[in-house]
Amino acid sequence: MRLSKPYVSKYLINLFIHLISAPLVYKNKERETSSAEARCLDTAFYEVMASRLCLLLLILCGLNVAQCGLRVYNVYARGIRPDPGNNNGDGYVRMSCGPASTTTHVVFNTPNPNWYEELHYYGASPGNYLELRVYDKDVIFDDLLGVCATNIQKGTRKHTCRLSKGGYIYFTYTLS
Ligand SMILES: [Ca+2]
Ligand SMILES: [Ca+2]
Repeated sequence: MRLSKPYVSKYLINLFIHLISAPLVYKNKERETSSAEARCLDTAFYEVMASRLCLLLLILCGLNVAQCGLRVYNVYARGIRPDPGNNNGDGYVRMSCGPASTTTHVVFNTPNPNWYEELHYYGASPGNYLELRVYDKDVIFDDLLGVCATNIQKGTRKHTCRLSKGGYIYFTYTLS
């Protein structure tokens, strides 16, 4: 089930208006009726509310399915060169896509770090810009070793980039 976001937003707004206005309609009718009729109206009111809440949940489920899920994983680098004459870097990666971002832990003293952290972004769309920035951790200023970026597409794809300071970064992403 796929629904366009403007359609879903408009439908949800209308649904909320109905949910809010329903009690007022029934309460106004209650004033004009006897207590027995009022009890019937109360029962009808709760039935209507329950059915509308079920419908609201179904719409929210549909909205969730309509969004794409991005997962970036299996991130590692080989042969990073953090400093002249020093091939053992202390690498970490900042991954970002739209408002989602995460920073991996630092893998100390190796030119071939592996990172287990993943980036997840449930509002992703094909064509979104995904960027991975590789750094070498230092005492004062960390070195930027290179940037790897791509416009994501549907499916699972492996990606490799040559880093500007030397070495390569590898990662896999899945956009569902
Ligand atoms: Ca450095
Ligand atoms: Ca370092």
